[in-house]
Amino acid sequence: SPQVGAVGTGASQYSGTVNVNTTTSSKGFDLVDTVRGGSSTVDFQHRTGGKGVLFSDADNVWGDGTPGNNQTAAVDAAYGAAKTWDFYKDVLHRNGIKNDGRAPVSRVHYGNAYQNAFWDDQSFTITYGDGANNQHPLTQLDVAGHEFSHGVTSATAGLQYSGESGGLNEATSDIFGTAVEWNANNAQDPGDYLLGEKIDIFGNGKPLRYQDQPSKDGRGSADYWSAGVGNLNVHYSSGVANHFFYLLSEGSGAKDINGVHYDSPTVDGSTVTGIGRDKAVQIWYKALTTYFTSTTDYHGAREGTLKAAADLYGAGSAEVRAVDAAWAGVNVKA
Ligand code: ASN
Ligand code: ZN
Repeated sequence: SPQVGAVGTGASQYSGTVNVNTTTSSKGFDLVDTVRGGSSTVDFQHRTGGKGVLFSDADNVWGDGTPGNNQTAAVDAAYGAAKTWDFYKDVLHRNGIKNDGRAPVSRVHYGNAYQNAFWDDQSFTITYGDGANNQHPLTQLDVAGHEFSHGVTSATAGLQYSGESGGLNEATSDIFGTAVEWNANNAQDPGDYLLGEKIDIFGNGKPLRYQDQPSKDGRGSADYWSAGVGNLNVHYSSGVANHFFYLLSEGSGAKDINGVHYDSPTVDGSTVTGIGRDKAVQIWYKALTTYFTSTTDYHGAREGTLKAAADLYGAGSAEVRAVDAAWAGVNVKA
């Protein structure tokens, strides 16, 4: 019989009960989303090589919301791929990673207690470990958006993954990961300026990263640009651009949003007035896809985002002035 699209229901670990698009098969249903480029989700069965096994299910009811059920991580990953696809299509008018309609494969249960997730250009895949004790899979929505966005950066600016361009590459993934979470508007995983806050990856309740004041991670993320910031690990030099993005969206100073407290002091005590995350996202995307190159550094990112803001909102607009003020707030100046 012909394979046709169906809609299953899944109990995720981080996003509550969600719909998952599936395709009928000899086994009942396969976890393949024909509406979004054939996006599929495979079980890596705790291996670190091979291609994995496509998830299938007899009744189209998936997972139970706990990591003890093998399908639960697949539900989160499939939901993350779908919501990220929709964000790029609806908000940024981009048809997949390469803007060609092709979807990546999501791979879950990679390795044993593997505490990371990653994008791979060659195989066009997003891969998720199960975290400590195989209980904290890295499949939260913002992490899905982060990894997918590495593919987008690779297909556009191609920011080199070292030095300041590496920090910009990492921040781009955090910025769009956060934007995916806001755009999904899921009551169980409301929008915030934290990355991976529901995973408890370190076992101390802290998120992976904070955009309002990156140094809150206590791991060495930079809040402000300084000479030598490019010598940091790219996940820490990203702090400068993450902080820029928060300042541009929300402005400087303390503020509570959806019950989360944010700080965000500027380097010199200056005040930044935010322009809202929707405009900040559009400016970053326009800069990434129009002005950033493989070697763009923080100085170049300032210039690229100023041009992008002028293109979108006009030379001398309030948005252009906010971009300038937000970069000054993180010590990136003309
Ligand atoms: N989870 C990490 C990231 O996407 C993996 C890495 O270090 N490349 O940045
Ligand atoms: Zn990354």
